[in-house]
Amino acid sequence: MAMRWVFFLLMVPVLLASDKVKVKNLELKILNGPKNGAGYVSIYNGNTYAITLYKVEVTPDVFDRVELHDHVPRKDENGKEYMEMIEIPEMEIAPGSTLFLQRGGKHLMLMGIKPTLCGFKKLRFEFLFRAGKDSFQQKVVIDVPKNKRCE
Ligand SMILES: [Cu+2]
Repeated sequence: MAMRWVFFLLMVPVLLASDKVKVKNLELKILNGPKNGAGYVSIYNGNTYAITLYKVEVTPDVFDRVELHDHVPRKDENGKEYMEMIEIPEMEIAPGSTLFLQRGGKHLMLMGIKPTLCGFKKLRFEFLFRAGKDSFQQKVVIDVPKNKRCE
């Protein structure tokens, strides 16, 4: 009995971290022509501590890789402001807040769309998070969006 309780207590932090994270409204932008696509999603962190999204994996393997991207303001030599898209290693989500991945802001970049994409109806996205020393993941299954490149 005592051992059981030890096991239970050890498991709790990981389960809670995952249970209180909601990955919602995943939307893929895949156009006919561009090599890369984009992914938009909202991630709510209901935990009392920050979590970090550090990787996204897609099965089946229809993209070369998925990168985490952000837009940052830059100035050109004439002082004119513009936004540049950059890869970032991770995205932190503060406790009790929602991170919105959206057009013009942070987003998922679907690098190198493979022709095999058109052979699948559904994709499984795995969002990998860290919370302190724990890590956990959330799965989202989404339909391959209708797009001209698959016609
Ligand atoms: Cu991008």
